[in-house]
Amino acid sequence: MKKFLITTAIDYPSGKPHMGHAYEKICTDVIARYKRLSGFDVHFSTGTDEHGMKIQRCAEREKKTPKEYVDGMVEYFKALCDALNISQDDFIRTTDDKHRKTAQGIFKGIFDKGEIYKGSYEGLYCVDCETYYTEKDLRDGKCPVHGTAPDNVSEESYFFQMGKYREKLLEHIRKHPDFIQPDSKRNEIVNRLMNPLKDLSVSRTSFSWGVPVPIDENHVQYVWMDALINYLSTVGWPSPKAKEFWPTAVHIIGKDIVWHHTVIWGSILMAAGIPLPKTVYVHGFVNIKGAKMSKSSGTVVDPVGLAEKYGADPLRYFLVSEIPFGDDGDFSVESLVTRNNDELLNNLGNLVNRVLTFIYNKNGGNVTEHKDFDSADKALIKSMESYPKKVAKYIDDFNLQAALDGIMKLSKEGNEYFQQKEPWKNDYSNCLYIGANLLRSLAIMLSPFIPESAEKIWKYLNLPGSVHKQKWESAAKLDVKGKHKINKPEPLFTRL
Ligand code: ME8
Repeated sequence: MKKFLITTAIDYPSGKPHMGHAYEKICTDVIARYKRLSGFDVHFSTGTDEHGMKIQRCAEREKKTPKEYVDGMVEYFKALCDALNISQDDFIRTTDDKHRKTAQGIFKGIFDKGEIYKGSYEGLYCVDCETYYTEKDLRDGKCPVHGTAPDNVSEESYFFQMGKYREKLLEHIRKHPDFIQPDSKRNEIVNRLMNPLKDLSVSRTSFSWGVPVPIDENHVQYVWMDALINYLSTVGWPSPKAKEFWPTAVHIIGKDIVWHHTVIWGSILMAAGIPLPKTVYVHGFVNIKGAKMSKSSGTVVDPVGLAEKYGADPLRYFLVSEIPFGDDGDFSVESLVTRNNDELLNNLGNLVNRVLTFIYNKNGGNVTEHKDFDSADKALIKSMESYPKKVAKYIDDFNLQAALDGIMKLSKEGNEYFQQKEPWKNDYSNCLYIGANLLRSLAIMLSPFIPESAEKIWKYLNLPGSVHKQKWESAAKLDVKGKHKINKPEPLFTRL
């Protein structure tokens, strides 16, 4: 079976999960679910990035050991996955034993190749980013991401000879246009790589909360030299299984950590003699009223609370349809409610309800047998047959918004067809037969986006098994036969 590895970033459990975390997990989940339906053996990982100075400080503030602190916090991130119906195959924590072994193995492998040397580090460090900056990177002397003054640090450190990979990275990017997407992000990295690349400090001595450096117990691995390796440990690197999955890897990450995932990660892998991931796909930020979410301005929205209040599917639907994948977008409860009412309820919910209720009430719950198709029947069948391929292409190109929009257009076509056929006045055989088949097709294509509602449609249709175990291409088929008995339908969505 063809393999497919897809990963989200691993989140800092230094606070509760926010909308950005939810957004990344939902979009990645859509792709993972779609790939499973398309016949791939999928490994989908998400998790938490639990080491480093930032976490150690959070634990100290709460008078806990770092491990007690992260053990408590990680539950919020697991609860987020549950609340949003994320279908991860692994929730990886950087405090897992299996991860520590892989992270140390990679460090040691690179050290043994002579790519790591001991030196001393002096410079500026933003603890919130866990990232070193030069004066030039700062904005008014402050971290460009957090707007806080970086720490001046000076300590003995191991260095990885990242500098020598500049040209190799540029060559890799040039030869593999799929490596960094979208194009704008690739161009940004290529531009930054026009400047000399410095070696990277990959160990710390000023705190102890980290993976011990395998060749020197006084040091812990730099948190990015630890966290990035989660993508290998999640598949059990260096096992044979991991080697099958690895070359297919797609990393879904936000726009603030592109450098880490392309330049730092790319050069570490090159030094270790491991192929680079196939794609790093960069999404934008979820903002609140055009501005960055922040605790101080009180604009941090709790995604678990939202999913509980409005339902996971309306939230998933809203985020994917509202924000072009790759760009920034805005979250607001008002827009979520509007999309739920206008699109899920009035378009999809209406179609499901009218087709199924008609079958249930007017035809004893049995799907009708079709007669000769007229031109309206033929037009809708043609759409049903062509949409799965079209939508698949959008998802393969990471255009999740266009994919979902396409499926909803097909639903709208279904409503127009029903309206035009007036089954309450005319012979309804073809209308109900095609209607039931259209719902089946929509359920399959919608299952990656709104998994709970898609499964409900499947159950109302009384089809065998689960919608999540179907084949994507079968959405193009008319598999519901005449006389098939459906279950009593219930409204799919509620007006918010
Ligand atoms: O960066 N909108 O963790 P993190 C959309 N531990 N995405 C957002 C966002 C927003 N407002 N804010 C953050 C880290 N993200 C590291 C990653 S991976 C080896 C280590 C995204 O908790 C962010 O871009 O700060 C990242 O992809 C993910 O959420 C985790 O962010």
